Amino acid sequence: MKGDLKLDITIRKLSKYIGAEVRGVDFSKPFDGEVKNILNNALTENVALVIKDQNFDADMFVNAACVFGKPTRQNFTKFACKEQPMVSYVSNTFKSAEGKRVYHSTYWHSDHVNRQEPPKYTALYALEMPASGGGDTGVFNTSAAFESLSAGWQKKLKSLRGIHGFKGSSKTAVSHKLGVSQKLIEDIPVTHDLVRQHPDTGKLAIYLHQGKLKNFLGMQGKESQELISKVFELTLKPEFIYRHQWQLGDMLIWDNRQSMHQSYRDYKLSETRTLFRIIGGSEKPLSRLEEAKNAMRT
Ligand SMILES: O=C(O)CCC(=O)C(=O)O
Ligand SMILES: [Fe+2]
Repeated sequence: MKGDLKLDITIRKLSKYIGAEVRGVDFSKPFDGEVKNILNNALTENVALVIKDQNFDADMFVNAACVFGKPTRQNFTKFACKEQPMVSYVSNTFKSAEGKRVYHSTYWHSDHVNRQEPPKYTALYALEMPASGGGDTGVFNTSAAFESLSAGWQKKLKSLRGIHGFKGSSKTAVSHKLGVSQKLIEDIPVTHDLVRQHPDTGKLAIYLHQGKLKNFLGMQGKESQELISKVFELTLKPEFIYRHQWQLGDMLIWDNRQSMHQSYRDYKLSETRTLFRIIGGSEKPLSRLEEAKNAMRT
């Protein structure tokens, strides 16, 4: 019934800078625009949401993710769910070129930054977690991180444009590990400002994919990676990070426009860790010009 769902929803902040737990959402019920607004506002405000007690198959997960924006196809077509191509698997059972299990995505990044219109959000749903524990996912508030920097650093970062491609200059990238024999949807280098403005809050955030960053415009790859390592050193503070310890039934969603995320090497590789993943809400980051216009309006 209309209205009921809204009353049932509870949102509890998990820390000052990042993370909120959401209970009482039943995505199988039809719900109105107000509920969509509540959930999207909660995502914008808290950067990452844990939506508890779900029981999804791939179609139901798509239905839930649609509340936050239209799902889009992901880079690795090979990992897409056969019955629902908008959903991909993230799993440590996917082997490297040498035929070994590997830890995936264990460095900070925002997803699909090598697209002109990268996804607003990424959503995960755990199917199987390592039997003896671990398998956490971290989300890092890069807007709070940017704000914590000195004026000098902020100015420097605002002057940089990152060139991202499928294969970056960092050796940690998943593309190196997997040997990339799989077909890709897109592999054309794309340039984005390193500091992007959030369209809803107007706040600035550090925006990049460490593994896909080739270099900053006018800099070599090595120099670019060194600079980014320094920025991480200055900004990766525990208070800006939400570390999610999975329980089955959790849907975790984060706002890629103001965060980076990673998975932790905190579990036994011999134990299976598999999740569903959806990315969606493609949008072109605001240009510096649009940002200046916004500033004049306020
Ligand atoms: O496995 C995880 O916890 C996160 C993986 C990841 O980077 C992603 O799904 O985009
Ligand atoms: Fe990712």
